[in-house]
Amino acid sequence: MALKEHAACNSNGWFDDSLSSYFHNVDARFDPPINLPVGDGTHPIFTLKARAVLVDMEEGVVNQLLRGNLSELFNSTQLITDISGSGNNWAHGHNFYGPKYSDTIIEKVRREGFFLLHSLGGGTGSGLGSYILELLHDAYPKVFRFSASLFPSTDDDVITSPYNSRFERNYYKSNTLSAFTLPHIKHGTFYTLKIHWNTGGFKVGVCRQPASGIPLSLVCLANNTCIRNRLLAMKHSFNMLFRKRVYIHHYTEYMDFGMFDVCSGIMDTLIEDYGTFESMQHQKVRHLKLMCDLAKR
Ligand SMILES: Nc1nc2c(ncn2[C@@H]2O[C@H](COP(=O)(O)OP(=O)(O)OP(=O)(O)O)[C@@H](O)[C@H]2O)c(=O)[nH]1
Ligand SMILES: [Mg+2]
Repeated sequence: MALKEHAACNSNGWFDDSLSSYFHNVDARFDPPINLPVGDGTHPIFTLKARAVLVDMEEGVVNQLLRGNLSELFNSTQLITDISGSGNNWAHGHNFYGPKYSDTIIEKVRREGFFLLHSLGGGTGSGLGSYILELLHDAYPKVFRFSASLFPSTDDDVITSPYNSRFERNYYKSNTLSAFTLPHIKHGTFYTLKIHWNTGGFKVGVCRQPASGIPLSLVCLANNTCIRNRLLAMKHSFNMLFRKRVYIHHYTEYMDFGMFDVCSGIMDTLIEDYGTFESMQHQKVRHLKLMCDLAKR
């Protein structure tokens, strides 16, 4: 998608600053390939390599990607895989694969920026994903870490997704500086969260070039409390499973049972915080309405 958008604006095929945010331009005749500098933005694109590290504990998924149209954008040094996946279990991803791959992950991301794209419903995206956020937080405390997290939908196909997403949210709160939360794509909504609350957090941008495949070019970033409803729904599905102790034994294989209670408490506090902000906003609106009524008289 980024390549399509770039090609729409840059028909000369030059390697410029904007493309260099997401790709290296390399001379692949050398082994290892030599990185070509951006220069004045009018040098041709030779061979593009994505500035990305692909992490999946199920190697089949990554292998499928390498057999597809985008395979040339990645090479074997950018992949971190295991064999069987995390079995839709946050604790397996976080407490088993996290320590196992921490050195490899830190070594590979050292040369890249930090934008984590992951799902919350399964075991690797949520468990190993939150472990990676912790690693980056410890290793590069001053560097911004962005994460785009895919929330499970209400009719999700992963039975343990309420556990996984809840454990992950617990970690994201302290380890991400800024987060974009993407509910399951079919709902088509986009939430943004900022860690420090900022009542003036509202920004609209009109882009000349719409995103590939989308006819519109307006981007709106708004600080709001809508996420609270989603968190309440998550809490409800978590409680439904937890009340009956469903699948708990898979988790306690890798973590203490006490984590369930700790995470419940943290999530409740987050929901309360958003509730407080929401009522502050309502009070403000009521106050403004009253002022308008008085002015009319
Ligand atoms: N919108 C959308 N959601 C997806 C897609 N693939 C997986 N999901 C959602 O992601 C969650 C499952 O996470 P996965 O990413 O498959 O799991 P994982 O992180 O690989 O973890 P393990 O397979 O347990 O190792 C569920 O909530 C799915 O609905 C996709 O292509 N699009
Ligand atoms: Mg998987």
